Amino acid sequence: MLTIPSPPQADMTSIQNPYKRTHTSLSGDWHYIVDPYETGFYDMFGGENNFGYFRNLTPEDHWASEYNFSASPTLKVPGDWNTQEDKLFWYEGTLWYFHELPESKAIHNRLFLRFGGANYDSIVWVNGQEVVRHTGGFTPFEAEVTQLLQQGIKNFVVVKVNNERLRDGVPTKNTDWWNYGGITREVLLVETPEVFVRDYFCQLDPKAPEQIKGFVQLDGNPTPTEVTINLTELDITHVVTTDSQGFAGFSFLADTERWSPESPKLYDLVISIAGDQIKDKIGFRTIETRGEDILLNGEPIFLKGISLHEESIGETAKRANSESEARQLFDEVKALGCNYARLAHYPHNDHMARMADEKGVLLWCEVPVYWSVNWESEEVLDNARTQLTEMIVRDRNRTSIILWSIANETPVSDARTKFLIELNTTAKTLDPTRLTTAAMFMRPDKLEEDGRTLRTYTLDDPLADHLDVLGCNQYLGWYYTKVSDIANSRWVSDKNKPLLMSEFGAGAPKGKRGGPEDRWTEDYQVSVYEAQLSMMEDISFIRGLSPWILKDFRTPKRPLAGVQDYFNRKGLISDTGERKLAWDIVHEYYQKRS
Ligand code: GCB
Repeated sequence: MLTIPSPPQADMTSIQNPYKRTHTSLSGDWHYIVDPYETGFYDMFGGENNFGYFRNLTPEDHWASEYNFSASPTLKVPGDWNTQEDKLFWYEGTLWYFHELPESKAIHNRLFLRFGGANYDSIVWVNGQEVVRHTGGFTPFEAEVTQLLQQGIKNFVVVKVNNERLRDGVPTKNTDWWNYGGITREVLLVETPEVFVRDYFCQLDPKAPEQIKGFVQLDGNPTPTEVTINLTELDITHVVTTDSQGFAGFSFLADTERWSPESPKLYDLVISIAGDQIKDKIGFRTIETRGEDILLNGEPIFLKGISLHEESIGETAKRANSESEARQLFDEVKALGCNYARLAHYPHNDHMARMADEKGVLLWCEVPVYWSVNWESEEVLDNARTQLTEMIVRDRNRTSIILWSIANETPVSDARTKFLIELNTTAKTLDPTRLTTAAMFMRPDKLEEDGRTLRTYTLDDPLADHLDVLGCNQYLGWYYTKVSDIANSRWVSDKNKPLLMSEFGAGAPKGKRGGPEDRWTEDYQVSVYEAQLSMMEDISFIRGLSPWILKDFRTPKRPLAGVQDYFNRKGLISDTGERKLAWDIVHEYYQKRS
């Protein structure tokens, strides 16, 4: 098979806050070629195809070339390919994209091609030269293209994206969401000066919250450089000097008004060096646990939440990627009365956490270590660790995020627990200002007491000892027990840690009515919610919930004709945004719950 010598890998610390830099969006129509046999990459014997699509040839350029991008159809970028073209609805495989790039204009500036996300494996060529490879469908990657873009020629980018599900992928083959393929997030051409602020981290010091603590990392100049950190509203101008690696840590006293869901106060932050400046809006808050409590700014908080997939609300359910789609989703979250949301099951797009910062919604963010990945494989661990790193590096300045989740519903084994402890350590090392969690299972037992059968649920996953907050997904009344059994539940934990009910729910297509015990009706969904919420009142260590799920979402796992039609119907609103009866149950509960 074709081997390409030491391919450039994506740098895990892609440019912080690229939207606030001078940039050109490459959103629009990109030509594409569907290539299930990877003809554009390999020749007939598995060697390199000399006329590979990455070279952007046409039959006019060479008689042996059998493709022509500019005569090929187009897809919108950003966008999943599945919902743009009927023929691609179920497609899993390779697809090639082609787009012309603007000429390089500023000779002294540097240019970076930045992909917000492409699912799942991507290789990028600029003017025929490979510039970056990236694995993982939900995190950003970039390549410097300063030297490649030329004046006076038609510069072009070709991207090969393959969304095949892989046993050794993260996620693995089996999930419960649509495997949207393609360049699903925005592509930017970001312009920076020669020396610039590549990364920064600025939050309250969790150990001394009267201080702001963080770091700045420069790119392009190893000599000591002065960096000014400015928070005008707080009257703060702090100057530090970078070391020989372009790095400078900082901490300074600051009397900040704390960010909270009720008052999502954001401050203008400006970081400058001679010749470069980056602006951000940052909030300050503390988050910690004390026994079974979660403390936000030192006060116990109950997380009134909802889970959501990154799918838009509208005529056609599709992968969401824009600011307006993020706003629409968070408008619903707020309307439900939430102060918290679980962004399942992978890192959502750049706009989501920014919107949550603005709207005052606390967030759980997670990586797609879902069900059963290959726990025994070092490569899989590396892949998961990289995706976690890319998510944390991209989002660790977002105040709304309080929880990094490292896994969802993973079956307990020594190999799995070892794997997840590694991820937990990575999260803690990269970001000591937040809590870690995972969605786990409880152990069910039966207990006879006073002549009745009680069902006890115990959280005894060995991973729990390593996490700050315990998440539990349970489908009492849907997959496991009857609705009437829910009232006979008793929850047990000796962990002395807060518990979040990270999932529960029931499926109901909008408009389908029946009795309270008729499955697949809105009435049954209401019964499950009522019984679940009443059960939760008796769990002394519960500190929040994120029912499954805000909106019906696409999934090939749910074929039941006339009911599911390839949608998971556990939404509180339909895929087109119509509220179901259970919406009111949750809304009312959140109004009452303090
Ligand atoms: C789960 C999974 C979630 C599924 C949900 C369901 O436990 O975490 O991804 O979609 O159950 O509907 O079964």
